[in-house]
Amino acid sequence: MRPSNTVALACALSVAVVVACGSSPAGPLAVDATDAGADGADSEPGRELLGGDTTVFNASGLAYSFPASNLSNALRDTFSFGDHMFARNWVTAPASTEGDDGLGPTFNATSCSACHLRDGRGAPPREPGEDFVGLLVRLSVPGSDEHGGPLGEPSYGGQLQPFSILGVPVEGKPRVTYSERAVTLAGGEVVSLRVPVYTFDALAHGPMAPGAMISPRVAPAMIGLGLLEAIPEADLRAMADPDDADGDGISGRVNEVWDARAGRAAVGRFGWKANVPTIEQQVAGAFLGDIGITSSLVPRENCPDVQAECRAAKTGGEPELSDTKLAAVTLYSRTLAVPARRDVDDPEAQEGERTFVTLGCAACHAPRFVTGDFPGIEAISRQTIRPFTDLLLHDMGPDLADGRPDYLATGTEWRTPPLWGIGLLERVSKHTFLMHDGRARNVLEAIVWHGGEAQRSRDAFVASPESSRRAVLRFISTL
Ligand code: HEC
Ligand code: HEC
Ligand SMILES: [Ca+2]
Ligand SMILES: [Ca+2]
Ligand SMILES: [Ca+2]
Repeated sequence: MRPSNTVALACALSVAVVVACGSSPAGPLAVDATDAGADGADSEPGRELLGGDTTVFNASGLAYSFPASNLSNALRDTFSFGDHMFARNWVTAPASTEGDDGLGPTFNATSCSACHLRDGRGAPPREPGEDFVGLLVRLSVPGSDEHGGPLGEPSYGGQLQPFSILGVPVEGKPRVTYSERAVTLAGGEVVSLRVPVYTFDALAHGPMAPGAMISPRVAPAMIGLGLLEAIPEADLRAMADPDDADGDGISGRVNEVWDARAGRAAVGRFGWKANVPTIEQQVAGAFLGDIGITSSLVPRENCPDVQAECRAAKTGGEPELSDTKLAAVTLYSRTLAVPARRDVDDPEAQEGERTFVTLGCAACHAPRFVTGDFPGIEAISRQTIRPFTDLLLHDMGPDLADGRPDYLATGTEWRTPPLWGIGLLERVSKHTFLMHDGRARNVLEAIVWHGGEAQRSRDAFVASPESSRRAVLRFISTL
């Protein structure tokens, strides 16, 4: 599946020949014919179907919110109920309506959709001093828990909750400020990168423990997640090259995390560090961590020992979320459709797709997988998908590092994010903030931020002529 990008990079690095390399039908590029045509562009019929048969043809502001096109009628009711639970606001216990309460005691938001608005992506605060909503801060101290996961900060736990119910103190308020750093691209175009600095105001339980580590992360888009869960584990392991045996400078690694439902270690797929194995666990974790709603999978309220008011607060039931609701939101999160590509025949987009391959982008942003059988959801089973991710961890260099390990992920590693749907982000989420903490204001800045294993690829992009760079951006805008 993996394009041989030793050759690709050698080709791309001599800027003048990028296009010649990419467009030569019998050129030196050894690109697997199942991923892409001999010239590096995907010419397979159906290449606009990024999510296989789940794909929806819609490019509106609601493009991320449709059920998989092929979802059975039997599951559509559950999807709708899950949709409702995803959007509803939780309230403080006790409330008059049973089953709708249990918010907090501390929380980041009162609904899933507050962060994943229109099933889209969260944004960092627009103004200094504004509250964090779609951006949350994970916390830990050195060491690991009994399953190899991060060890929560003793007074604040694994995540900072900047909101709370009446009578319970908020944990604190995260703040971010940015400084600008200019980078000049070939031909003179200047890109300014925003370098973030994070601080905390009003920490209610004293300073964090010595050595405390933070990881700010924005809410990703919700599309195609079940398809990513249905990629056979063996295919992800086959993409991994932990010791860089093929010498291309890229050494994707699988994260191994704890599967709470199965009670065993499993491949991590979700979250910015592939720190969660299944959508169900991510959903249950979000209910508790982000909203304060307990479930059978995560039954204890999120109140570290020192937080007395939090521990004394009323709960909305034990657990607060029924298994039926957990299952519905899980099904919903697994079956949101991926929107179709647009303008696949546009010549500039096709040139950009070839350049994306020759620059080595596709080595991590893997263009194609076939999903396996997913028990209970036929719609996402055996689908040919084009997610543009390998779901693997890559060292992205010191500038992007959060310095906070997460299971096997080191402080410099991040999971390759999927690029499907990215061209519709602005329409859906009304912003174009990218990367794990939303520091990049657009796709161009996101590319220039790449370092570590992606340094060669990023440098080749920066050294490419403006027309080639524009073609890559055009290609990405069709996804
Ligand atoms: C405070 C903002 C916030 C709220 C509220 C929130 N999320 Fe998220 N969501 C995030 C962030 C941040 C991540 C990435 C987490 C990480 O990297 O560890 C995420 C990741 C996810 C993912 C995995 C996506 C991926 O590509 O890996 C799913 C599924 C998800 N959330 C579902 C939900 C559900 C369901 C709810 C409501 C119960 C919810 N979220 C509430 C911020 C939020
Ligand atoms: C070594 C693997 C690797 C290579 C090579 C690579 N990327 Fe990435 N890419 C990543 C990772 C990991 C991230 C997320 C980093 C973060 O959030 O800090 C990312 C993020 C992105 C994003 C932002 C996505 C989002 O959801 O925020 C875009 C756009 C992108 N890459 C495009 C490219 C292009 C274009 C190239 C080639 C010039 C490229 N990448 C090469 C691994 C890679
Ligand atoms: Ca609660
Ligand atoms: Ca906390
Ligand atoms: Ca390699």
